[in-house]
Amino acid sequence: MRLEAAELRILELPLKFRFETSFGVQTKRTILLLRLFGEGLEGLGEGVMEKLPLYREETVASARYLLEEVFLPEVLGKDFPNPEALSQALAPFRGNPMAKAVLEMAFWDLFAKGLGKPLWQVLGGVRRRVEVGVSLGIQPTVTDTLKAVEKHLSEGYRRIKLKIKPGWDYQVLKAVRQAFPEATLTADANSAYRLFDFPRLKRLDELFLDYIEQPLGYDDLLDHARLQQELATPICLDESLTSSEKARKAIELRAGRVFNIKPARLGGHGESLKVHALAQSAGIPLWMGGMLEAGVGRAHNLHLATLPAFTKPGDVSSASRYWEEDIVEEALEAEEGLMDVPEGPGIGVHLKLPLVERITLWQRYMSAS
Ligand code: OSB
Ligand code: MG
Repeated sequence: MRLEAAELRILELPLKFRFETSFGVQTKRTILLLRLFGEGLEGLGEGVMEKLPLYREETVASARYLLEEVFLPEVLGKDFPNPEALSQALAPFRGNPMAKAVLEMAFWDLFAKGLGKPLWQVLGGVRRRVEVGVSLGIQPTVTDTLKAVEKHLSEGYRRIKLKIKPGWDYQVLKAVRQAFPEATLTADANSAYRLFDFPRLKRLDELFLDYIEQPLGYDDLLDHARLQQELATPICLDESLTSSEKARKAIELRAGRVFNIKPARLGGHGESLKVHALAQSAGIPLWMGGMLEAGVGRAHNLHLATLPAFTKPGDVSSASRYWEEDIVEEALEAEEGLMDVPEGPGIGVHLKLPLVERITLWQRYMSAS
């Protein structure tokens, strides 16, 4: 596949809800969108980095700089036989997996379209619909939380994840557990605790959570391994898993019994496939994470979630929860806790260009010279 041109945009899309986590509050997304052109086809990629480095270190500005000044000039005008070859071209540049993923995932879309196949088939998926849950931000009160949980359970979501932080953990989770004894419940701390918070975390064992997501440092494995030894509740790693090398070390250290996969955090689909293989042989269940994606990122996540080791419900909930209007034509909606993977070649979704134009803050078109 020869890469002929690229269009990079920054979009701004307001969220329908205020999303509060231990690291801050989000009310809108600032979205890096890449359209990659080659052989008469178009591949799409969506960045998940935010304006500020609050989840991981990358930002919209750092990714835009690398894509514009380094990665796209490196690949435009060249011919890559497969996504692995494109990744090799980016490999000399260290880190920055989210910036690389925008390009790598757009290339997978283009590559699958070149083969005339849906992306899930090219990735090795084994199902056409995936099980989903929701991630609920920190609510103003316990009562609000109970209402939100009840609403999403009644909509059929298969798992409820609550964001927690020190001071907003045991009490709210206990209230939810008492009200919904049978629900599959999890908690996500987004790195808000330290190892010395152990007594606080140990109390959560009595609530039968399916797992606790990323309680400790955003780059840590060792302390998670120490904590896991003392907790009955499985630990799920999110922030700390940024590559297959980190996954290999996490498995060796026993730093978590469950992994959250976000292809954008890992550098793209290729690296996600490597983590999938490692997890599969280690018997570690996977689930698909979310970063409040618009339609392009959400579609990519759905395709990857069809792989066999994704055995737990993911964070890929209905697009209509997040947006008044999504940037793609296809409605990505859950029904009874299941979401269909879009059909057609590649990721199977199409941009609503007039809407994209309206919400574009910045754009640049680049062609192979
Ligand atoms: O930790 O999983 C996370 C959103 C932004 C940053 C980090 C996380 C999240 C979510 C949202 O939990 C999941 C979603 O609904 O997309
Ligand atoms: Mg998380």
